[in-house]
Amino acid sequence: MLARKAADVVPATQDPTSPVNPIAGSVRENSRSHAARTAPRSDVSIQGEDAPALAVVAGIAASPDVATHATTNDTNLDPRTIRLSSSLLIRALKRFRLVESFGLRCRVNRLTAWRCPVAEIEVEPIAGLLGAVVKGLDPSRVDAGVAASLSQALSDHHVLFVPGLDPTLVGLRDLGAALGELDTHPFLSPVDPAIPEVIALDSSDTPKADVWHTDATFKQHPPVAALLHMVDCPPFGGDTMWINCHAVYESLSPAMQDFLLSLSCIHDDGGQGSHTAEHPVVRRHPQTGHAALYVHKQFSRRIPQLSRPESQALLTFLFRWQEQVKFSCRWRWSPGDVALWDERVTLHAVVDDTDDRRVLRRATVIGDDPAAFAPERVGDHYVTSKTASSGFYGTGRYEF
Ligand SMILES: O=C(O)CCC(=O)C(=O)O
Ligand SMILES: [Fe+2]
Repeated sequence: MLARKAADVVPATQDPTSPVNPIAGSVRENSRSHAARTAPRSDVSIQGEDAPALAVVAGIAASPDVATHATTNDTNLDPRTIRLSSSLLIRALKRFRLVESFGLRCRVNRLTAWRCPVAEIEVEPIAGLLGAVVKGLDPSRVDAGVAASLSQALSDHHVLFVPGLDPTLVGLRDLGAALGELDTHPFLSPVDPAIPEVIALDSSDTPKADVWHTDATFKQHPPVAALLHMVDCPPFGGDTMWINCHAVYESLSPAMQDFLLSLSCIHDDGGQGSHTAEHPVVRRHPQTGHAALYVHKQFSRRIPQLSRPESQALLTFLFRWQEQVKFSCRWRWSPGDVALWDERVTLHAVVDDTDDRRVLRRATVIGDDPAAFAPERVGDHYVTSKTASSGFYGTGRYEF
């Protein structure tokens, strides 16, 4: 089973010769002390043959030509060096996953690591396989260092809880934006139309999300991460639970793990709209490279490499297997709490044990195409004549 590392400390400074990693934050585990330090702000530079492309990806320049041209104005610099102010670095960091997935070759100078603000957050696990409480987070100071620290903590723990943070709408939006570009929701309304990224979830008019799921997998680009801010909740009941889908996959036999690599699954939104998407059954986390089972009861419908009864039997097994309590953590909410989680490698569900009102705000980080753990292994769809008489489900006809 894939257990979390007990203590992961991201150094505040990076080896200047290391590959691209401008991470400036630091994460302290299980420690009582915390501090936020601010080093002097400064320009930073990114060097390398793909630096102009990085500037484009980071939204700093419109095209590689423009970026290259911009840098050549400074005669002291290598023509392929881009100088960024600290605020531009923050934008670059937000897109950093994109940069990695493009496979760009460039190096962010050491200067970047120690001249941008450094934030130290404290992280305390709350369960064996996922979930940690974050302390020392100041919502008004979510800079590049904090964003990097949170990303690291999210990679390690998959779901983070910040008790009593109680951010404003803008604060929640900015905390979410530190993790990536924010989306709007296909069905749910924003709290304030001026801030469309933050939607309202009120149990008085929103169905309870009490089926294990991860959000919007019926979309081609399902969310990467989500944030919830509890505004009002009963004193007990209505907890939310999360499941570690890495651990679920790792718990299966090697033969089953191997078989699942060859499968995809069709997801749909159950008739709310016409959304449908096909994703790998086992996806690779783009940062950690670990495998996670990527099906769930709410939107995963059909495995097209199998006949319908085979698909139904396998999905039924996987849904039951993944919903075991041992893979989960549980959060008992108080007003003001914030939870943020990696949607790619977790499931979540509300415990439906109260009818008391729960009022939440939510922000969602846009996703990309879920990558298969072993793309070369995913098989073709199984095509066969539509129907066959069978005793498989008793008498009558069943579509094979
Ligand atoms: O209400 C909750 O605790 C969770 C709701 C949910 O499923 C979501 O925000 O994606
Ligand atoms: Fe959800």
